Amino acid sequence: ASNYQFIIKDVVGEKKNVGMITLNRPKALNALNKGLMSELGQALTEFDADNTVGAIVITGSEKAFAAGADIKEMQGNTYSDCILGNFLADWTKVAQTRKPTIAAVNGYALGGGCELAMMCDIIYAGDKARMGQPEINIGTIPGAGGTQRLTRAIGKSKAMEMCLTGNMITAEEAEKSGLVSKIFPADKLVGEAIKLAEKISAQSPLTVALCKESVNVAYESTLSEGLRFERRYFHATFGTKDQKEGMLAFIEKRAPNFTSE
Ligand code: CO8
Repeated sequence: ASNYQFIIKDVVGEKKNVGMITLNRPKALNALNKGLMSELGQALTEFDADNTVGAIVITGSEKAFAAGADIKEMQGNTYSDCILGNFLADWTKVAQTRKPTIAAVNGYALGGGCELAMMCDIIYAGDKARMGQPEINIGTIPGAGGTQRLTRAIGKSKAMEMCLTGNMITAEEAEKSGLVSKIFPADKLVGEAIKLAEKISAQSPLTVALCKESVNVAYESTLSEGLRFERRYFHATFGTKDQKEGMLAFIEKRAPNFTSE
């Protein structure tokens, strides 16, 4: 029900409060071309603005989440094209999405595909998932967080090994190293990701926004800056009705009724 060519955008969940984006270039294993990334950015912007949506799931197919940036499209790029065209700039939108994003990764998540998953807030993987940064094999390096977010997620030694060899890791290895939070049978994965998104959507959107922003500060600042930021946001929740209601509901042994005020 939309004019998207490379993705499918939908609203799912029992209460229709989960935004769902399915990458849909099956013949190219969801290689991330300009058109796809611009549609993805557009869909995320729409979900961010949609009050009925509390969290967003991004997935691909069972064979591939995404096999990377589109090699055929970028092969001829010159240095000048990359600089003057600000190549990959529109990718930033994914990490800047304000609502929680969950990547449900089945099959290959390679290069830009792995980077796209890492731009999401939470990664769930199917048991056959393979993640990697194979750019080194084609004469380039990761360009959308593969040397940065991966290193922060799994540490220097493992990230170095993956980026310098292009070797893929399995879902089990990804879970053990903290890159993904849970693994499910491939056919159960998307359902489980939607359940997680529904659980987040049931929380106060106001408090969720403060919480997501605070966790992200841990990624981008020193510990003392991050702790200060967190403390101030924590204090700020006491200015909300949702804090009063949440704690009162606890005391009265009932479910809270959040209003984002
Ligand atoms: N770009 C363009 N087309 C692709 C890509 C890709 N990344 N990956 C697969 N395809 C295409 C193939 O060319 C093939 O098309 P055709 O049928 O027309 O020949 C089709 O998808 C099916 O692929 P295969 O036949 O290769 O399928 P296999 O099951 O044999 O292999 C693999 C699957 C192992 C995933 C293999 O396709 C592969 O190695 N793909 C490339 C993986 C890769 O190197 N990714 C990194 C790309 S570089 C990158 O992401 C840089 C990131 C920079 C920042 C973000 C950029 C936007």
